[in-house]
Amino acid sequence: MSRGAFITLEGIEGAGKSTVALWLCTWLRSRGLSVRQTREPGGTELAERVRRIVLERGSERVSAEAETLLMFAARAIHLDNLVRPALAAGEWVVSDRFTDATRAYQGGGRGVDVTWIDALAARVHGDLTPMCTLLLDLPVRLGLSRARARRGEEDRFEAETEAFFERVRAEYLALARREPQRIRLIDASAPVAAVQEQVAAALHPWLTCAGARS
Ligand code: Z5A
Repeated sequence: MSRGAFITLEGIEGAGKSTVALWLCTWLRSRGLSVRQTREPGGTELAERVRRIVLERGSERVSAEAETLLMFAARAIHLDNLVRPALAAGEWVVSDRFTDATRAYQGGGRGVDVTWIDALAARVHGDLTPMCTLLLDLPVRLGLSRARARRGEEDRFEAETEAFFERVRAEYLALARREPQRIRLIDASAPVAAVQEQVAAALHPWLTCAGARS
């Protein structure tokens, strides 16, 4: 049995994370790996309920701090009930978003103190960092136009301004500069096949280590 590995996908809205996640899981399975596809906020029945709370546009105010705590509450549930057990069983876990999203959206986008976010991260998953994070980067206008072409009713994030998503993107890029070994930048403005090629190349060293089929 291969050792488990934790891969996360990040990016602004419409970057193509869901599209990549689906392809990536199939591609990894075709290499003989056991793979779990999941997402944040959510991933388990209870964490998906927290997701609905945090995304819905209700009449009550949800402060940036409350939003941050809800993200970490969902994350703690997700980690205990899905991510850690799957990794312990030797599975590869592919998560559509993780704590970098909190740094980018709540930190960069909403101005929440990043040292507080880091303290919450240390408390909730100090011992667990993704092996590799694929940051799907593209201009905000392109991401929003892709997302808007496909969208139903807007959630609390989808209703945000272009300036908000520019701050989120800038924070993601700053994170990638800080941790270039873990966070691999993918040009998500490219066609789907070219994005898949970049993802495969970024993961190649880890697949070789895991002894996966080529
Ligand atoms: N959030 C947060 O604030 N803090 C946190 O800690 C966490 C999350 C964990 C829900 O996340 C919200 O939660 C999110 C941040 C916040 N809000 N926003 N924005 P989500 O990941 O579930 O929601 P999302 O970012 O809105 O996902 P999305 O819109 O589904 O985006 P995507 O997964 O990156 O895109 P996609 O569905 O794969 O692609 C979008 C469209 O583009 C679709 O029609 C595709 O067919 C098309 N596409 C995809 N790739 C391509 C390429 N390469 N070329 C052309 N067209 C493409």
